[in-house]
Amino acid sequence: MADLYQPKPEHKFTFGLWTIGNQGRDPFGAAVRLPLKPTYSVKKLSELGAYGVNLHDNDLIPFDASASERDQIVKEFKQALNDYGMKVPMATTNLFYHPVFKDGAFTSNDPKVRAFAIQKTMNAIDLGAELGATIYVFWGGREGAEVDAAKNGPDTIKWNREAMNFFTNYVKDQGYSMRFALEAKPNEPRGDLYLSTTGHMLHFIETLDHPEMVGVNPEFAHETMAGLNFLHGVVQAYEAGKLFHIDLNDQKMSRFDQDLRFGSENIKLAFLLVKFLEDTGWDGSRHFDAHAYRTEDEQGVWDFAAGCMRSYLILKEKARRFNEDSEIQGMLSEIRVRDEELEGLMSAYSAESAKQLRTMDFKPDELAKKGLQYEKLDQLTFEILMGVR
Ligand code: GCO
Ligand code: MN
Ligand code: MN
Repeated sequence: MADLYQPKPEHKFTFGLWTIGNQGRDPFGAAVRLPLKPTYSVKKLSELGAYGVNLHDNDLIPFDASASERDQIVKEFKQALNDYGMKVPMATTNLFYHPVFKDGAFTSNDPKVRAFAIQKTMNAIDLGAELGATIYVFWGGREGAEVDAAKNGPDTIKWNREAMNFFTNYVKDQGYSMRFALEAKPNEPRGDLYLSTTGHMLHFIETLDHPEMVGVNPEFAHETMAGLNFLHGVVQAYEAGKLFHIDLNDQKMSRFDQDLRFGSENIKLAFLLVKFLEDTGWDGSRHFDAHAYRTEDEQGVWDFAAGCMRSYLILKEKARRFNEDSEIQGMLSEIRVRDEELEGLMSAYSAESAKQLRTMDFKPDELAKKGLQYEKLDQLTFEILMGVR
């Protein structure tokens, strides 16, 4: 029997160069792993069955590289992509590492810093386009504050909006086929980050010049850090036609950004997420924004990468079992009650529907007596996940 859990390019698994390239630095300790050459990461990930790699400008091109160095690096990288049949579906800008961004990029109080951030991002968008990326992510790592008194709050929103408008117009002008995905995070590295959840982003997008070009990139860890249910954020983005990209990883609630291997912590939620993505047929990359534990050597990094993809495929197979389980499906059709007449009345207001609803007797005490069988449903879900069904 073919291995159901063997990743293949058709599964569209991607990793950031920064994820497998993470050297295990943390605020308390130095790097524990050597840097990986991007061309080597492309080779290794293709051998593991990934579809592509995503990158920040500076994951590939050093901050201070000359134009000719840049061109040489890009040439070699494109050759590796070609040799190993790997894609770059998404690109982004590093607007957080260099000290110039210590108080933000698009929301720095200094117009020169903001202008530099725009210049850097235009160059990075060009790089993304050259590598074939059709999704461009914006994660405002330094767009936030420790001292709220320092900035006029509405300005930070206005500057962010102006930057997004600048870039959508830039992309149109260049004729690139590229859409933007905004990634929210509640805190870290700043004490508080602006536009801190996917919900904040969804509203912000509607205030832009070209909202149709802009969606979200929700991350499992970030919504969890904010104490939120990641699935709910993803569902809302999807329903609004705004799920342009997704950052898969895992996270314990109320901790620092752990970037754990997908599926390693919140198994049930990861299952429901995979089930949602697969049931809806969402066609974006299954992108992992996570990294190996600091305890690992290079082999541990590849174990981590293989583990993310394999766990996704295991959960996908569990979703198939869930969908084909006649007891579960029977329960669901009872639980998800349908009533065409009532649903028709509620679906659109009219004076007539208001009048009809007012006259109906719903017998709330009777309705309230019904048990909903959620204990059993949840137990059966657990049993699917544990492999006993
Ligand atoms: C983080 C973020 C980043 C972004 C990346 C791409 O917490 O560090 O998740 O990994 O996803 O910068 O935009
Ligand atoms: Mn993150
Ligand atoms: Mn991320």
